[in-house]
Amino acid sequence: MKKLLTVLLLGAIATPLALADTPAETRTKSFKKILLSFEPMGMVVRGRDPYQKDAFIRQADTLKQLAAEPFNHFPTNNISGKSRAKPEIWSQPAKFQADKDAFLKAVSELNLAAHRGDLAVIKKNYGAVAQSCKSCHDAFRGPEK
Ligand code: ASC
Repeated sequence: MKKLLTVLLLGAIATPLALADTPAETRTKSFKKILLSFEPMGMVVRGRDPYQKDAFIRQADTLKQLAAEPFNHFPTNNISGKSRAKPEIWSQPAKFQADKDAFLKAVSELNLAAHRGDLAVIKKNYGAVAQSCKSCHDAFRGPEK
């Protein structure tokens, strides 16, 4: 009986640990969540979907709300798990921080443009966000594994 209780107790402790996401999985999900607002905005910017000011503002607000979150999941010197994160993230922390700041600034500027409702400015600022994604990926994201 005691043994059974021990087994049950260990199972109760171990199961949530086994189901929990690794930091790599958490941040991948977090970056993918960002795309759920960024991609629909891209469709508008590329003229594939109509520009509707209120809907676009909601996307830009969601993007701004979520943009910083993935960066909470790059624990120091933890490159375990399935991840494209390059070791340079940890060996060049100042550059990584600068790229993160550039992304967050571009996201804020896109948000301001969305609220102003000038599509020409929106297009320019959307391009700046995409460029900030790309420059960080170029420096800090490795190939698909
Ligand atoms: C996206 C996406 C990226 C960036 C980058 C921009 O929509 O998933 O990683 O834009 O491709 O160049």
